[in-house]
This record gives sequence, structure tokens and C-alpha cells, in this order.
Amino acid sequence: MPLQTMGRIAAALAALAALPACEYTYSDDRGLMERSTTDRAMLTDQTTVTTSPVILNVKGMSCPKCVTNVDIQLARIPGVQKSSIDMSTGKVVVNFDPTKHVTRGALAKAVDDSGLTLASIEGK
Ligand SMILES: [Cu+2]
Repeated sequence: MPLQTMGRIAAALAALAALPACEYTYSDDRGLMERSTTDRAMLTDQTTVTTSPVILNVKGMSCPKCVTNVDIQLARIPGVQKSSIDMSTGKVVVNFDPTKHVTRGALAKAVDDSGLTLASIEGK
């Protein structure tokens, strides 16, 4: 697949899914567009986070669009009040209402839905 075509596909995917194009990588041999995803175990973790704030270590944040996307997805979780994102370190500080039963899985899914990958969660 020529590079130009690949660029167009990445742009189309990004527009379609409202995901940052920077998260798609091109696999040369198979001609596939792929992106890294968060561990399935993290996405399905139903453990409630009890202490606010919690710090998410996010991989793949490379432009302001990534920051906006992750902020939007986190804000959709009931109980999440605010997130502060440092693009250079990939650290996302999430403030939430501890009585709202925010789960680790919900946080992981929000990051994943934004087109990024959750590496780990700091906090209880
Ligand atoms: Cu980006």
C-alpha cells in the first residue's frame, strides 16, 4: 500500500471514529491499520476506585487532539468531576466523587475509547 493511501485511510478512520489519527500505525507486511489497545483484564476490572484523585498512566498521547479526546471520554463517566492531563508525561489526574462507584474498568474503557492505551492506574 503506498504511503499516501495509508495516510488517507488513517484520516478516514480518524474522522469516522473520532479517534486521533496519530494512534494508527501501519503494518507493512499485511497492509493493516492497527492501534494498540488496553489490556482486556484492565477493561473488565469492576473494582471501584475509592480515593480521589486517581492517576492514570496513558500511552500514545502525542497531540492536543489526544488530550481533548481522553478528557471528553473521562467526562462521560458518571461521577467524574475533572481531569488534568499532562501530555508530555502521559499522566492524567482524575478527580471524581468517591460515592459514585467509578470502576477501574470504566476509566480504562474511557482511555481506550479515546484511542489511547491505559498502561496503569495509580491510586486506590
Ligand atoms: Cu493525537
